[in-house]
Amino acid sequence: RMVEDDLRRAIDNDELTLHYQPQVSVDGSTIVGVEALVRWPHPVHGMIPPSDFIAIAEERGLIMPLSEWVLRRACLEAKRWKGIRLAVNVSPIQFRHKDFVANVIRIIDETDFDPAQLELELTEGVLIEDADAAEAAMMDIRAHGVGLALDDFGTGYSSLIYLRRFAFDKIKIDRSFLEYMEATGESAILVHSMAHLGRALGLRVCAEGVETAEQHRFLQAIGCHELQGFLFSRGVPASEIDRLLRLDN
Ligand code: G
Ligand code: G
Ligand code: MN
Ligand code: NA
Repeated sequence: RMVEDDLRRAIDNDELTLHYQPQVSVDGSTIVGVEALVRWPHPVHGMIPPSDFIAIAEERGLIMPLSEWVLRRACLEAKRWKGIRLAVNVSPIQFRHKDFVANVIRIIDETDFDPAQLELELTEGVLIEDADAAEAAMMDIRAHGVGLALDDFGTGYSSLIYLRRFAFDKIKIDRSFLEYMEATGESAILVHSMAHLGRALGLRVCAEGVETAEQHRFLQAIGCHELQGFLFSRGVPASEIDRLLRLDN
């Protein structure tokens, strides 16, 4: 109850903040996108990670206002990063809301954001419950020019069927596969297979959680298109992205 009131107040008073994690070209030379990651700098409890409050927002009916705050703020901040894609995470409960697509389009219009610059990251969770409704919402989103990425790829249990049925532009290979990749040959085989599968289906392939130069070399050799991970950058405030892009150019 108290957390709920706190969170509601934080959303209403703009007390949440967004960090942005760069997504780089596979040679590591160029920032091609950023993923928006919400943070809650709490006056008493310190920085609260999204894993601690997204679930609360979902349970207490706050996920729509929270998500709308995230998307609006992200569009407003990312507008100045011309030619850089903005990736925004979508929670399954948010995605299933009947007004989801209309809200996204309204916020894009209100912020004068280029829909082609926006990419929504969905997880398999959004597809499970009502596949027909999910398919319709995805077609609608794509008809407006917004891109769709399948986040945490490889961790669900029906990924391959989903790739055939649903209109994604990109898969993001989950970072759990990279974690022990050097230690066990099997993870490397799985990552290689996922990258090959994605490419063969005409999808962009992004690998997440890249932390070492060895991982980078491997992911480049197997034909990933984009990389994201602490090797390149953590999530950083918008002002830091400004700085990185100036250095880039
Ligand atoms: O940044 P961090 O590693 O703490 O993120 C943890 C999780 O929170 C990730 O799974 C990420 O997708 C999720 N997350 C971050 N920002 C948002 C957001 O704005 N909306 C939703 N639904 N999830 C988010
Ligand atoms: O579920 P999702 O893919 O949206 O989660 C994104 C989360 O992954 C972010 O919270 C981000 O902090 C985390 N992340 C990104 N790159 C790395 C990395 O290289 N190592 C680790 N451990 N976490 C990462
Ligand atoms: Mn994500
Ligand atoms: Na992920």
